[in-house]
Amino acid sequence: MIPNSTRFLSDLHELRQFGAAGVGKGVVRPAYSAADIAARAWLAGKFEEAGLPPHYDPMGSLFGLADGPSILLGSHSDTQPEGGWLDGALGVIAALEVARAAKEAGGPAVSVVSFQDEEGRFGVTTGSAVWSGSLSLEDADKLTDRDGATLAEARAAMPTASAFVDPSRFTGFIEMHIEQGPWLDEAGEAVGVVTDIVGIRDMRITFEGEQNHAGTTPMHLRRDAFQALGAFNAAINERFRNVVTPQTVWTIGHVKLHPDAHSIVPGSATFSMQWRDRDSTRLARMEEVIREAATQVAREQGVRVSFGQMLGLEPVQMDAKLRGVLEESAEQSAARSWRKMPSGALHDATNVSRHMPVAMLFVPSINGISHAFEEDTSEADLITGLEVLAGAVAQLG
Ligand code: HGY
Ligand code: MN
Ligand code: MN
Repeated sequence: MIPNSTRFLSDLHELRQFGAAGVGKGVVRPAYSAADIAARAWLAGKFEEAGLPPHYDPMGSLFGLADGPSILLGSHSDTQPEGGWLDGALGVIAALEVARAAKEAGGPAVSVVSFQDEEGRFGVTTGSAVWSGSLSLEDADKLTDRDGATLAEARAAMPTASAFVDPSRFTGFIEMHIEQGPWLDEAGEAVGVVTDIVGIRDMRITFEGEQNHAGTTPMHLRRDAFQALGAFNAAINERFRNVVTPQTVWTIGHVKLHPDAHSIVPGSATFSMQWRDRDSTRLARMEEVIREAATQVAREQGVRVSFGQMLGLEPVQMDAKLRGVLEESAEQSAARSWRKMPSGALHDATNVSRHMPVAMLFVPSINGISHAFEEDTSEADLITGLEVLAGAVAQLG
């Protein structure tokens, strides 16, 4: 089976046009945006052309389905509010190209998927979480984005079918993805075969104090929601010191102050609190630290604290057999230029692993940059990754 790298790169660049923004190859294509819906319509046409009847599921995840039992390849085509051209899109287009090459070679049967809202505009890998059954469609519909829009409202704007694709038609799932970190690029290696994917917890927390005049309100009389957030952040950084490892990460990436004005003491601060680690016990311990610290700061600062719904995924090991096939193929196509490595980023493969064996392979991210317009990978590395994926599928066939 010989993938056509020219066709592959041409489709990658064509997909990039949907939501092209910012510098270089930046893309803005959030789940359910006009650019996302148009990109999925274009993908559906490509799946049709490849002889893979397109099927949208109720969340808007788009499948290209081979007849009978098949291996599923794919990723997601939605992006972060500011994203790159490869995060997710690479895995979808590589899957399409391997599916076409497999068909041209007379097999094996390959189906393709672009999951919806992997980037969590509404939750955490929402489309594959609903497809895999870890989140009900009913609960997903109630999720809101950072501007308060519900997922139900958003998905009403796109073509969705009533039925979910039955996972039992697939024999396994392989996702190709950019590393989104520095290690392959730093080592000058071409391929990473993923051993495991970290677990994650994500929630919104709100401190509510008292909105007041920034000039006439003495500091000792204030109930300043931002001061509470500042004290909370300092407290968790201190208390995490004897809980975390150098690989553990935690992020406050979104903060909304109300009323968000220069001359007003903020009455409320709503912020995202996200943490990730390869160990579920450590994730649980960090949750305790977060809740204890927020509650104590609220008491000390005379503000109220409320915790939103916590979403999360457990750490997951990649399937040994599928991983072995990827390692074999990496040795063929990138001898002595590949490594085994964990994934610090989340992927749909975590949800898909509830139903079938899964594995992942990475290609390098230049300067380790991702979730930014500057995200990029050399064409040579993209093609090597495609060859490793095709070689693995040919072995499975
Ligand atoms: O955040 C993540 O790890 C993924 O890129 N959504
Ligand atoms: Mn991704
Ligand atoms: Mn991402």
